[in-house]
Amino acid sequence: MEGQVPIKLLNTLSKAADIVRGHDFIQVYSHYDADGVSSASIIAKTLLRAGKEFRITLFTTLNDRNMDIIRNCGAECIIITDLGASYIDQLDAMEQDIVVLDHHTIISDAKRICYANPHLYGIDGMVAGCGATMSLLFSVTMDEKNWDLVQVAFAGTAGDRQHINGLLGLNVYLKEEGVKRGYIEEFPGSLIPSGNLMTELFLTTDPYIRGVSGNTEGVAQLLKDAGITNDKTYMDLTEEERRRLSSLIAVRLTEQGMQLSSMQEVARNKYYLKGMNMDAENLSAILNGCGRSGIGGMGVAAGMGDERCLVLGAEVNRESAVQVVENMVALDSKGLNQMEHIQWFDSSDSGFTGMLCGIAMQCIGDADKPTIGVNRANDPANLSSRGMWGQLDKGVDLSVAMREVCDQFGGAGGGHKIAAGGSVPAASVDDFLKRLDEFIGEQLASR
Ligand SMILES: [Mn+2]
Repeated sequence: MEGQVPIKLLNTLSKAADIVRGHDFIQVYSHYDADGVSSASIIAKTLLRAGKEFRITLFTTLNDRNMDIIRNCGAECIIITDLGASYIDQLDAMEQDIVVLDHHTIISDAKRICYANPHLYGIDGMVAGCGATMSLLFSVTMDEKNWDLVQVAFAGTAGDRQHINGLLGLNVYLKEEGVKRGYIEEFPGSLIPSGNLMTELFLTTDPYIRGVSGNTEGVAQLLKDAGITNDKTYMDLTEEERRRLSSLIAVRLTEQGMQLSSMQEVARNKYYLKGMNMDAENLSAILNGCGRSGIGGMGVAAGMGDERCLVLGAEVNRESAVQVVENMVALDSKGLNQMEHIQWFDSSDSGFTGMLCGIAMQCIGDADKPTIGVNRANDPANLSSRGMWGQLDKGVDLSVAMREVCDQFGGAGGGHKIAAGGSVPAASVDDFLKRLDEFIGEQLASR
């Protein structure tokens, strides 16, 4: 790893490895999303191979309540992955041996505990190294035989969308080693989904193709137009068939208003996990589905390579994919409600507001207006917002907008410039939307 990984990180990792080797039992905490579950799986496999006993707990977020759980867990050695950056000072003040492998925005460095985070070495943890990247680097520091787990690390990278516009930083190093050691194969991306075309085109929401996604007859017609029989998988297609099918899809996407930049993101490179018969995004979806369905343990087992959990996890994921595409078809037929500077939809009858919001923004929305998803199933109502890079260039900052406007209605909001969430009392949603519309207008005008 010398020369490829910052010296300071190498030192932290080898100190962390020494500390973990000195314990028989380790308590592991991680995040419940794809990156967090990947990280937990990598650490679990590493500890298992090192003959350690361990227990894993997944958190939806790290907050004061969960910090109390960590403080009182009774273990002498604790590993925290894909979480921890925001509580590093409190963790540093604890008495246990603690290893934190995170990539979120740093507040400060640790003085006593072992803290690895790309931001500490001038590497952007938002795009160039995720929780699973740091976990894998720790794992191979424990034992170089653990390089096979680079496959699981790539599910984490895909989960945090760090591969969308090409790999960067530490992820490039992982890919090079993964390819060299025969665990990963890089493929150019495509607008065509991988796997059986009848099934996958029906389920696709990345991209959502109007009249094809969620529409069996539409899928059959598209394949017929491309001169492809119904039984084919992506891998079966000739170069000529691939070109025909992807041009037809591109025409559809253009007609429904999708931007070229969004299509390029869809056609990102894929990372095939050799011997697993899937790519990194497929594994990521399985782990994410388990984590978010409250069966994170099954997700961790799947990440550790348990065949049965992989199959069950894929089923769970498929069920939610069917629901998402059905919800998306319903939303598309209703259309987005247009205001002057924003567009919005109500998805109170669906648990996928955030996902629908992202798909709608990229695939069917007006590319100039941020998209807001409203879920009034509970009080306070849940809100999601998604923008486009082009909107950010014009002055839109959803992190600020959601924080300030939610706050005006007695709610709370925040996140990233391009994607933020929040909540406000259900009764004030209509006024909230009006105020948010004005607020985005003010952001655009101040540029
Ligand atoms: Mn992460």
